[in-house]
This record gives sequence, structure tokens and C-alpha cells, in this order.
Amino acid sequence: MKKIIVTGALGQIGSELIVKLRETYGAENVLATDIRQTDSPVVQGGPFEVLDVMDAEKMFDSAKRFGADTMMHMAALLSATAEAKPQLAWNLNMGGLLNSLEASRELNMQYFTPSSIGAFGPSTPKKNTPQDTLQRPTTMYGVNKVSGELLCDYYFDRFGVDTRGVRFPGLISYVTPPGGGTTDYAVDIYYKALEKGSYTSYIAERTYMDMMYMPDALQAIVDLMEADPAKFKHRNAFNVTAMSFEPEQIAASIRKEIPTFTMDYDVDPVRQKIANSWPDSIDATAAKEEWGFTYKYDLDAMTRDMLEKLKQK
Ligand code: AKB
Repeated sequence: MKKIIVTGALGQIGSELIVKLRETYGAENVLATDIRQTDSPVVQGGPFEVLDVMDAEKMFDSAKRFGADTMMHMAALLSATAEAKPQLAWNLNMGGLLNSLEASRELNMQYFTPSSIGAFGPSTPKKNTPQDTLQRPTTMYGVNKVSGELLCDYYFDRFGVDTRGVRFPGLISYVTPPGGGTTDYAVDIYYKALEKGSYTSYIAERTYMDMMYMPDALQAIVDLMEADPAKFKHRNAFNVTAMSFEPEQIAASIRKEIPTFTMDYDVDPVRQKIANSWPDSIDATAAKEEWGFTYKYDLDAMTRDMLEKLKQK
């Protein structure tokens, strides 16, 4: 049975990952940490500690005291926030990553951290983007993510830390809203569809980006961490995706459930520029072949579930 410490446990992925890990490995085996404390189920439902990922000593102490054998480092600033505060993003995204890798090296922990489609740039092939390809991102977030992928490879090669990771696309969920991402429109649209019956998209028509429903993303993390590494040719940056769509397609999917739904556009130049620099669709063959990556939800299945779950909230 794993003993897992998770950073960024109150964030968009963390808050659902904690629930999934506690169901899978037992509540007492998952230590949730975040820079703030709230009365969320993450804090109430099992061990929780306040932890700033910039505090290397406290991170090491918390992991050691808990007897953790696995580190899942989720704390990070997303793309739009990182673009607004690039120096903070470098310090937090890279500093937190290095501290968590160091704790993993010292305590011999297995390690997971997500990379992103943001690790690609305008010179990357845009369609069916290969696993191994040109990566020259033009955003601070992308620079952080490519550096992170390389650093994780380095910790495996140099120190033997069992580092693993995926390049997540935009993640869509009804539990914790994302903050400061470029793909957030694809979450927001469901809330507004139910609240107002309409949505104003900050991403322009015909802008394709990869996406995935949160339950599939969580399962991918567990599957990758449980996978036999004998088949690995890669480790830290597996492309994973479940769908690629542009705003009109998600609107059409919502219209199948809410026929009166309407959408217009007020494009945000900053987030549009970021989106334009990312792939239209990525190729997940390596993840499928090397550890059996799979997913359950396509766009319409996700839309039905999102709307149903949001109505119950
Ligand atoms: C973002 O939009 O910044 C994230 C991501 C794709 O990494 N959702």
C-alpha cells in the first residue's frame, strides 16, 4: 500500500485527486498539503497539513514524519496567471518542483508531477503532435513545463528517482473551478449554460485545444503510478488526451441538452495568444502502448455528466 504526500491538494486537480487516492489507498495513507486551509472535504477527510512548496525543509519534514513513499507534486501557477506574473511563476513552479524532487531523492519516494500541452510552442507540429517533437514554448508556463520535464528526467537518470508524469490537456470538472488557465473557458461554459443559458467565450472560434474529463485524468495518474516500468521508453511527459474541440463544438454539445443555449465572443488577446501557440491535437500513442492509457468520456458523454452533476450542486 502506498503512503502518499500531495502538494497543491486544494487546487483543481488536487482536490479531486485526494478523494480518488483516499478511496484507492485508504484515507490514512494520503497526506494532503496546501498553502491554505479551508473546511473542504480534503482537509476534513484525512491527514492534512499547511505547506508552502517553497519551504524545502518543511516539505522534507512533513514527508518524513508521514512515512511517505510517494510524492505527488500538484502545486503550480497555470498559464494565464504565469503570463501575468512571470517571475513569481518561475520561482514557484520551478522552486516547488526542485524542492519536491529533492525530498523524493532524499526519502526515496516515487514521484509524479503533471506537465501540460503548454510545454509545446508555435513551432511544434500542430496536428496530432508527436510524443517526441520540437518544444520551444513562448510562455513562462511552457518554459516551466519543459524545464520540469527535463529536470524529472535528470532526477531519474542521475539519482534513480522513479519520476513519472503526463502532459495534461485542459481538464474539465464540476468540483473545483480552475484558476488562471487558458483552457478554463471549457469549464466556465457549463456553469454559465445552467446559470444564464448563454456564454461569452474569451477563446476565438476555430481555436482547437485538447481536453479531458477529470475522472479520466485521475485514473490516468493512478494507472501510470501503478504501471510496470519495464515497458517504459518515456517517463515524465506522456501525451494524454481524450478529445480536441473548438468553442463552437462544445456549444453544439451543450445545445443537445439545452437547445436554447447561445454563445458569443469577446476574445481575450492574452489567453488567445497562448492558445494559438499550443497544439490543435496531440498523439497519445506512447501512453497507450507503454502503460495502457485509456479514457471513458468523449465530448458528449462529458457534457451530459457535467450538466447533470452541476444541476445537483
Ligand atoms: C492551462 O490552461 O493553463 C492548463 C493547462 C492546459 O496546462 N489547463
